Amino acid sequence: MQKINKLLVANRGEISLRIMRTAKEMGIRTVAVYSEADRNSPHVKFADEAVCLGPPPSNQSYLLADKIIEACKELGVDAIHPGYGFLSENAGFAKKVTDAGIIFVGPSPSSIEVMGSKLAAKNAVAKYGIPMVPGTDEAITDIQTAKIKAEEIGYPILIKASAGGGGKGMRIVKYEGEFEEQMQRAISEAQSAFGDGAVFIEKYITSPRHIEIQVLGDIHGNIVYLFERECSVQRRHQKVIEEAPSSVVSPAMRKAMGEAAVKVAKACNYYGAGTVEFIVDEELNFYFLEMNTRLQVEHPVTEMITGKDLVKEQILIAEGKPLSFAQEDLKINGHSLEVRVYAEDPKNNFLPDIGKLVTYVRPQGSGIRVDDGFEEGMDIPIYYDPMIAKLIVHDEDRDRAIQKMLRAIADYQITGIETTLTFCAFVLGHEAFISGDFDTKFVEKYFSPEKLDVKWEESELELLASLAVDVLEKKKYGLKRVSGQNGISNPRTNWKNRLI
Ligand code: MV4
Repeated sequence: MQKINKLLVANRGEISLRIMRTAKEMGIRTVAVYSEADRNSPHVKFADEAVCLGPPPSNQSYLLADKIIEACKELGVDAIHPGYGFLSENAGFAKKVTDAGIIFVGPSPSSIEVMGSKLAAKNAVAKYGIPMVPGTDEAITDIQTAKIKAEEIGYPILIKASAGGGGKGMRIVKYEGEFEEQMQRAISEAQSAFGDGAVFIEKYITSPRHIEIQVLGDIHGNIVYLFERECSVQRRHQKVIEEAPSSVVSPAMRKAMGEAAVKVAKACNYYGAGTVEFIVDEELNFYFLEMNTRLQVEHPVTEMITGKDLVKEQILIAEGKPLSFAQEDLKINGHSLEVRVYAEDPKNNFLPDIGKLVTYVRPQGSGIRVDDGFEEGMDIPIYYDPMIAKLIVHDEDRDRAIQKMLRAIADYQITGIETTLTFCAFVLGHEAFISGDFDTKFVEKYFSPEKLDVKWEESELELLASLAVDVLEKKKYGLKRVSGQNGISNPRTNWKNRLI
């Protein structure tokens, strides 16, 4: 048990701020790190102290493990929170931090290491009876043996890199004829991306939903689940919208997935906050894929429905305290949605659109949370992830949360750069999203840049928000919802419809 008095956040932007806010509430002093590109960032101003790590590229700044640890020693820091990305899932970093006598706010180096390898993770959980996609449990070394296995599993199959993440090194094989070629590609992609060419095969689930379970574990062996997040709406493995709870998960399924997630965490003696990722097929069978050993970008939706501050829990766990609540104490309250606001142009193939935030006015009101790391007048640096903000809403139920999100998007004023807000409004207004009948192919199936050709002037966004009311009413009265030919409900037509 060791009280944390001073915390260094080894990150930048919105997540650095978000972590420091909680630290401040807990009476913990904060230290920010920054690169030369982030000198004037809000996270630097917010912190009690700040340390410049070096030039903008992350390998000369935010990834400098030794320099960060040195800064901790100089400033008398007791603990490091790594945030997400950068050094957050680097077992070597976690070990160095601990070896230097500094608390790492996160799981043990060995948990990070096991879960960093998909094959090691599968083997670790094998004896716990966790549902897994049929496939091989070790790296493929011989093409002939692999082909026999693929025949047993049945095509289509998916080749995955053991060290992979975010879809890198994944290859679909539709029939035996293309097995060898795809295998060679996957191996060389994995080798160059991760320095590890180990690949394995799985049955390919064609249009899965992506549902993940938040877990928290303490160092005394208590582990609880904080329900699911639905993250199926994604574009090229980049999540677009996340929500909690998922509209397809029943109480029984939630319990089964939650208990499976706890077993996964137990299998690697997990402590801290973690996320167990599942894919769910059309029959609602769920399969364990991997575990993320960090605080995730989309953690706020879980906070909104559970009332728990996940960063506060991470810090208490890191101090050695036992969890202050049990599974039975956790309840789902209402519904939460998050949209990620990227500085990308959805009309131009989502090309990063960096520049100056000429106007930047956040939406406000009850049940609205904006986690961001920029202010009006600032330049968005080109060196890092183009996510500029997360817009999170909470309301009584899903329909109301959608309405609230559309209103919040309409009230969000950003000029100077293109953002993905219009794209998010397109998704939220789409009947497949509203009905809950969607999977990871949503964007592929329904989106093309022309769909944004309706003019997203302010007035129309307001109408779009009122359209959500429309959606509610039509559901209630069993009327069929009318959409424009482009899939976005045309605010004007719908407005008329509403009057009929
Ligand atoms: C799969 C799959 C279908 N079948 N595994 C993509 C990233 C990695 N975390 C796992 N991924 C997938 N694994 C089998 N056996 C489909 C995906 C997948 C996916 C998963 C979650 C969220 C979005 C996705 C988008 C495309 C593919």
